[in-house]
Amino acid sequence: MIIRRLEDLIGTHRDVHAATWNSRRLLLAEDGLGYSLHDTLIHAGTQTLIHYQHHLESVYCIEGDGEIEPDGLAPIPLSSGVLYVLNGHERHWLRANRRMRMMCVFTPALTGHEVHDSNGVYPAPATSSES
Ligand code: 9YT
Repeated sequence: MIIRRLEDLIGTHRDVHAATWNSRRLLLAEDGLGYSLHDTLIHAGTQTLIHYQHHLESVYCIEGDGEIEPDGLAPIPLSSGVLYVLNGHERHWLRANRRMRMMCVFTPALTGHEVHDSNGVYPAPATSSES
C-alpha cells in the first residue's frame, strides 16, 4: 500500500518544473503500477505544444480554465470537470486562461524527470517498442 501527500513531494524529484507547467508526480514507474499519476499546474496565460508519441494520457481538469486545440480541430474549452483523453497520440496546443490544475494519468508510466522537447514530445520509455 502506498500513502503519499502532495506537500511531501514539493522540492523532490517528483516535483518537475517546465516553462509553462509544474508537474507533481504522485506515482511514477518506480512505484510499479504501470501508469503514472500527476497533479499538474498549467500556468495562466501560457500555451504549450504537446505531442505524446510514446504515451497515452488522460487529463481531468479540476481548477481553472483554458482550451485544447488538437491538430485539425477547433479549440475545445476546458474547465473544472472536463476530461480529455489523448488515446490517438493527438498533437495539440494546450492553453490556460486562468491557471489550470489537472490530474494526469500516463501509460506507460513516466520514469521521473521527463519534460517536453521542442516538438512537445516525451522520450520513449526504455522498454517501449513504439517509435
Ligand atoms: C496536461 C499536460 O500534459 N501537461 C503537461 C505536463 C504533463 N501532464 C506532466 O508531465 O504532468
